[in-house]
Amino acid sequence: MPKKINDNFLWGASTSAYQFEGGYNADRKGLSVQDVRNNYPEGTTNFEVASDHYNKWKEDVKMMSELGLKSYRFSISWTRILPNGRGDINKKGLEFYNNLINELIKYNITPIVTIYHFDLPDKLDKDGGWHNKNIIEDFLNYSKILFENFGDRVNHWLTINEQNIMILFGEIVGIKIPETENKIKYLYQINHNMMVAQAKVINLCHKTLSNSKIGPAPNIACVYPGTSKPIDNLAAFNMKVMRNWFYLDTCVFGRYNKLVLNYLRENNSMFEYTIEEMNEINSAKPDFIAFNYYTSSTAIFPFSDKLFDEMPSQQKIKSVKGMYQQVKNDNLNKTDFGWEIDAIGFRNTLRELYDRYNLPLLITENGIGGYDKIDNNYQIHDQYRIKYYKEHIKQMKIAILQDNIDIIGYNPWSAFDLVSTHEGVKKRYGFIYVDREDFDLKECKRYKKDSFYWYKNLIENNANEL
Ligand code: BGP
Repeated sequence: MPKKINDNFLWGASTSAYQFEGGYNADRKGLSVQDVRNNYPEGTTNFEVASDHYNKWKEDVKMMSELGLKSYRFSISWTRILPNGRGDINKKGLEFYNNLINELIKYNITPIVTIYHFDLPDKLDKDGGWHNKNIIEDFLNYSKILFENFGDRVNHWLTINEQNIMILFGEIVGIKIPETENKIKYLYQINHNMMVAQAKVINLCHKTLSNSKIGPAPNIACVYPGTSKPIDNLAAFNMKVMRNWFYLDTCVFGRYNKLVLNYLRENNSMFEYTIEEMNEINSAKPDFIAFNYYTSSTAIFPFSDKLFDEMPSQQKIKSVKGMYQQVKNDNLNKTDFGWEIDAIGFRNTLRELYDRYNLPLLITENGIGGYDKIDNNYQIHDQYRIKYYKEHIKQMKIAILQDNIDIIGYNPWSAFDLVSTHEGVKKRYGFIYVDREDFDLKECKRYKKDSFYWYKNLIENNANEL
């Protein structure tokens, strides 16, 4: 049993390209589905400038090193590398990420690279997006370019960020479904195509990069039954499978979970697949499971849509007719944006994941979005964020030291303030404040929050004081 957290533990932080970089059309970058989106909730900005990291990357890496980060998890923008999604490679795009990776390595910060984080090239989207099987080869080619250009320095790769959220709650992250289509079948076809694409990329990584490790990065959360009624326990189980295990069983065990296949068949929504594709899925084995955790879920057997309608935005992972309905958990406090806070749920999730898959775990997101205010002395007192991290890291530490779970690293969301998927800049997550508002860009200057100093200290003493 370990007595302390391993010295190689990757204490890090996370961002994603479209939410952080800006420069949405700089140096020949092509447009992604996030750049052409026009359905921003009122009062919320777009992603054109974001946190201006495209221009400030050097000072940003310096600040990361001041924070003491051992790792930095970021995504690569597909259209910065391939403006049309396929074909012509943009040298400037390669240069940007080469510079960023070199700078990280200069400061001994391990790069953890997400290949795809919600920003599909618009050109490919217009061609059917993830629903069109051609995208499997496009994703493979794009990944090949990343492996060839960065694989000598990047040893940690993540395939697709939150594939399950794209299937379960895709509208807010850019998934569009034509009205004429059978919605369930359409979404599960997208899922299958992503699974095949992911398998090919995992296999390519193992074949071409001997020092690299690669894994998926879904959003995973434990699910409680809303009451002790047996039928609600059944609903919680349904949700667990549909939300979590369906995605990871396919990736780790190489087969689709039967409960979901039954559900699809009963609803005349089975997706199209071939034996070759299933063999490909079966042959690809991830080295670790990366996952994002913000909050747990609670489910009851469905009886009305009313409760579902009352849920706050992203917690509203759709209730599924005949399977489960998500409800509020009155035992938990909520963030300013209505997300339930559940640190023990984090440990529960780690235990369930490790028990089921027996693979090393890498936390790629965890954090709290809130309204931060900068005072006249340029200070930001985000004590609520420190409290959130303290509670969650404490539970992770128990999971490592007591439950003996193999965890490689912890990369909270986010290193810097950035643009939320659908709630703008006002919903801040960073250790570092970015001075801009939704509709006033100012100069995007960076300021260290109280949580910055707290996290720095925690990294320095390897969480010994918690
Ligand atoms: C995850 C995404 C991130 C991030 C985070 C916070 O789902 O991977 O991109 O944004 O959640 O969510 P939000 O921005 O909606 O508050």
